[in-house]
Amino acid sequence: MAIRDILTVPHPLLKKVSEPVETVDDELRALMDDMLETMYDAPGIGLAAVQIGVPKRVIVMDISRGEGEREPRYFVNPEITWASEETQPYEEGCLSVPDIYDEIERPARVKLRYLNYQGEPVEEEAEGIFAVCIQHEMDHLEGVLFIDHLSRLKRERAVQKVKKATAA
Ligand code: K1U
Ligand code: ZN
Repeated sequence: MAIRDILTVPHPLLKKVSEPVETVDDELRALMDDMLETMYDAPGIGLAAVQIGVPKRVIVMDISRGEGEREPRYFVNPEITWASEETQPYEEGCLSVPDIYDEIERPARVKLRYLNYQGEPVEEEAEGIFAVCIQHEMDHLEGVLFIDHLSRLKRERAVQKVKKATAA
């Protein structure tokens, strides 16, 4: 397992639509292991493969937030099959937009299907922080960042702030 570098805005790969995975094999599991280690190291509660420069439709997550046992989760080729009319606001952050936080309104509950770490199909419903995080990560697979849900002024200010902070 290895900790990989996390891309930050305005890296062009973060705007790319990620490609579906053909097969869940040992090579993909090694990628997911690296993603999880990178996410725990950051630290974060979710990570999309494109954030470490691999534009594949893969997400890892652990929303237990250090409380007790780790609960890693893996989502390959995830799809949202239903979203509630009801929405909920949440103060989001993003490892690719470090130190920027803002309130984003998203559907409160979603149903999703995906392949797990073993490549088995799973269908489940998400609510609370799970619903927030899976929608945030699935936006990454479409080349969308949480700041893209904000006004142009707020987005441009956020990108400038990250550029300044990450300049060598
Ligand atoms: O960049 C990412 O996609 C990860 C991001 C996920 C996320 C956070 C909040 C709302 C929606 C999606 C993060 O993990 S940012 C860091 C963070 O939220 C956190 C870090 C340590 C402990 C608790 C939370
Ligand atoms: Zn993010």
